[in-house]
Amino acid sequence: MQLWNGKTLTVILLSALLLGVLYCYISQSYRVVSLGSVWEEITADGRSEVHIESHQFHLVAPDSLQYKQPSIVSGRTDVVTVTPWLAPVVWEGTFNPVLLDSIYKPQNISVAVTVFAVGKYVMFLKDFLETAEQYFFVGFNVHVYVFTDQPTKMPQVKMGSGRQLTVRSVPSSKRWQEISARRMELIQTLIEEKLRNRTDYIFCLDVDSKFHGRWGTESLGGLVAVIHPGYYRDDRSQFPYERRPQSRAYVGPGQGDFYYCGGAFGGLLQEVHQLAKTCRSNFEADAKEGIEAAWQEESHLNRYMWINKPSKVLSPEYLWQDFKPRNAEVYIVRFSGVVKNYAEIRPNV
Ligand code: 5GW
Ligand code: MN
Repeated sequence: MQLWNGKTLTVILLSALLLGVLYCYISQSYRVVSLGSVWEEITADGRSEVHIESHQFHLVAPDSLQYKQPSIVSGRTDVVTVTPWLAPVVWEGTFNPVLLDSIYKPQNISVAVTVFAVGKYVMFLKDFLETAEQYFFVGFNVHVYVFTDQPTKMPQVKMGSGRQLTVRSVPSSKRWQEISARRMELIQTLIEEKLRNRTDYIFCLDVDSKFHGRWGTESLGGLVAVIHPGYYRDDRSQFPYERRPQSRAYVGPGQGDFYYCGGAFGGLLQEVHQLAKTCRSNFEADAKEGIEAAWQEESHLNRYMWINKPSKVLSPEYLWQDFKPRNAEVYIVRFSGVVKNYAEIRPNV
């Protein structure tokens, strides 16, 4: 007896094909939804139009603004301003801050910042918060989330209009590796519990640092990474990536683009959520097997950014180190790590 006649087979094959097409269609529309909101409008003549509202793709400038004519034949020649995957690399002189602000201002964007201050690191909060008031997204909606084990030691900082500060308690920790490990988890849950549908962009920053110059709308993007100031002139074989293949942070010889900072990253909420979730789960899976990556979450972040290319790359202007003399191509230091007395601030391991 023949179990599958020609007709049945055709019906099964066609159904499978239909399901496949349907699946592709649905997953495609979910991708679009995750980048902004989508709505359908029926026009006067009965046609259906789909509108995608996204902060990323539609940049509207006011027609009243006067600004310097852009050029594609003159500009900075001492640095590279675009990656091989065509993401901008932000250096002073490559953008017009007034133009950018006037594009993003009418969008009424909101920017969240996370910063961790556990143990002795609470001493860095005052300068961090005060300088953020002077330089970080001035004139925009900014909400700073401080995670600390000593909420009573919070400095009094006067926040400007449209700017907010929220303190979240976290348990203290004796092992610094634990503080480091939990950052991604706390970022992930903050996004899930508090920020979803309320915030557009998020930046996650080290507290042992200060702002010295503008950090604003030029830094906005889907996934945003900052180039580490210590390695950007070096060959990638010198980068301190995790080099053991057993680790989920592994980046092999001849692999990797840049060495990025663990002390500053950000972007659209959903992009940073994906990053935090992935780095956390890789970190925890490694830990279960007794592996700790060379530079903890910085190593996992570097692996993530190699696979998931950042759509905007910030030059080392966006995270310098105070002990490093300024290199010639760095016209302005915007954010910089302070010099720490390690013996004084770090818990005993
Ligand atoms: C303590 C000892 C070793 C490493 C990290 C810590 C530590 C980090 C801590 O005790 N408390 C704390 O809040 N942190 C948070 O992790 C701070 O936000 C800090 O900026 C961030 C990264 O640690 P850093 O700044 O010491 O790492 P590097 O690579 O910038 O020196
Ligand atoms: Mn730091």
